Amino acid sequence: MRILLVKPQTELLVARRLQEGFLHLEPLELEIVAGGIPKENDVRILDLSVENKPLSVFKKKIADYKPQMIGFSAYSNTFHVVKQLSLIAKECDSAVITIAGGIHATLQPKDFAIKSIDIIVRGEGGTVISNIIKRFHACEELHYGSAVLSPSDTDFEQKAEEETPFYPPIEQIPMARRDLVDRSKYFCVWTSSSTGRLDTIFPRVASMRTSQGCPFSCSFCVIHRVMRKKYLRRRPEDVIDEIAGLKEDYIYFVDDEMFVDAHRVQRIAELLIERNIRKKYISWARSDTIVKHPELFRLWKKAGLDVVYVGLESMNKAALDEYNKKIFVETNRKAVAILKDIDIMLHAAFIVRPDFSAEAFKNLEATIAEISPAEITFTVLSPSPGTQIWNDNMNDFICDPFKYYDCMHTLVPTKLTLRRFYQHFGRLYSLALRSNPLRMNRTKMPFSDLVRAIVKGAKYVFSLYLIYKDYPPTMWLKSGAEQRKLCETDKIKT
Ligand code: B12
Ligand code: SF4
Repeated sequence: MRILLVKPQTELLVARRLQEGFLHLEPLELEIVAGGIPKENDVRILDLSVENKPLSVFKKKIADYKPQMIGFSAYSNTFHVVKQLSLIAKECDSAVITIAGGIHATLQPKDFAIKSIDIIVRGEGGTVISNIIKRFHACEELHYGSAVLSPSDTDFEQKAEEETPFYPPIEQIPMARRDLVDRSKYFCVWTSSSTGRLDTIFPRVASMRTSQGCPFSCSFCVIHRVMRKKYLRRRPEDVIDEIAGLKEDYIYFVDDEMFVDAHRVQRIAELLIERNIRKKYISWARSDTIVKHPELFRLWKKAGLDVVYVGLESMNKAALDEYNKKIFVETNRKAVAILKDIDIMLHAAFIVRPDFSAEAFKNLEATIAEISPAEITFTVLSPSPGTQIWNDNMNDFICDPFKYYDCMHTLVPTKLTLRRFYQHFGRLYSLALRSNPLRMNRTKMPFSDLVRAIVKGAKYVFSLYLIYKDYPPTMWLKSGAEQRKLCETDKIKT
């Protein structure tokens, strides 16, 4: 059987500029699904997010490869692209079987209840896909169990509402088929150097997952909804074997919260050191974990951990409480100090709220000065389906809450006019870029990388200042409820 797995393209300019300039990771989700496909089948991965003309590339691939089954993955910001692609696929060949999987299918399967999607997979796909294919060969119904749904099912609505997504024991998840993608396309900007010199700041990067899920319940995050609070951890030995087998020397851990189980991650670091595996790593971690286990991070520094992404979110107690972070402002400050002391580069992620006043933006500017040098990024608080803030805001959207869900476009009214909001937002990024570690630490790097970083950085910041132009012009100089009055989202299906 010929199977094509497709990662949809992101359509918003800001998201594309992020991918072109700073960070573009491989489609690990599809590589894992491909890993579960029995060997006698032929499988290809088409990552449309690396293509300049994704639609024509997609059509050509269908014409040349003639897939019998197409599996799409989607986050909430790309599910409408998957709808469009599945329609094209069916127009090219009405017999092709189309499958939708990934975060959005898991969260909101009903959104894929359209004629051009045959099956919806909720939860882990690498284990499920082999069953689907076996059933295909045995001419059995392809949708089965609680997590593989078909919109044509009579009880689809009820199943989509009631059934829980499927997660097998983590050791059953197949190994990623990394050979199916052009690995030269994936990179991540690297800003940490203990010698003051970097051969490149855009190294090729591999993604890896050592655990899945998170026991916390931050109000803006979908993970506890997607995984139903499960936290699945891989054995340290399995993690080490996978790392040792990776061609790339730079690794981005895509775990939701890798460091939750300190004992497990300590063992991973020890094994990396014992086996003399010399690679560089980026990971996410909560500030309270860093404060609780500074020695663990010291050990990881020895093992190669260069950068830690920390969702500091805010330096304001009320906001942290509202996000249900279960973290104090002081804990955030301590975590920043610990990482500095250990010489691990901090990547701090902050949330900008749509109700920010000019003063709130100024406070965040002061925070940039306080914590730099560090990589610092900002996202606009955006309701995602499956979260409490979605329920709280679902009658207030000022634009399509899926198409614009990139955590850069505000989905709900801003207190300032849209134009002023994005002037402030763009300025935050300008300041953050100026205080970036490469500049502040005067890191030596190839001249071509320096030029590339400046050009891409400028283009990115420029596109942020101009985000307000993606809304109707009548809205640009309006604030609050007036934006809501002008929008045409009442008909949006939520
Ligand atoms: C790494 C990461 C990124 C990377 C990019 C990753 C990439 N390759 O594109 C970066 C840092 C750039 C990023 C950016 C963003 N991200 Co992000 N990111 C993640 C993170 C932490 C891990 C993703 C990952 O690689 N997972 C590992 C893979 C293997 O797991 P998986 O995707 O779940 O796939 C499994 C199943 O879903 C299923 N499956 C998936 N696809 C398919 C397809 C088929 C056919 C089948 C059968 C099954 C199947 O099987 C897979 C294998 O087990 C997730 C959290 C998470 N747990 O997903 C957030 C997450 C996906 N990101 C999120 C968001 C909001 C964003 C941003 C929009 C905003 C932001 N945070 O900056 C941007 C947008 C970027 C863009 N280009 O669109 C949200 C999405 C929420 C939603 N409703 O869609 C998440 C869930 C975080 C969260 N806590 O809420 N992100
Ligand atoms: S700690 Fe991170 S992954 Fe866990 S719920 Fe909060 S934001 Fe989501």
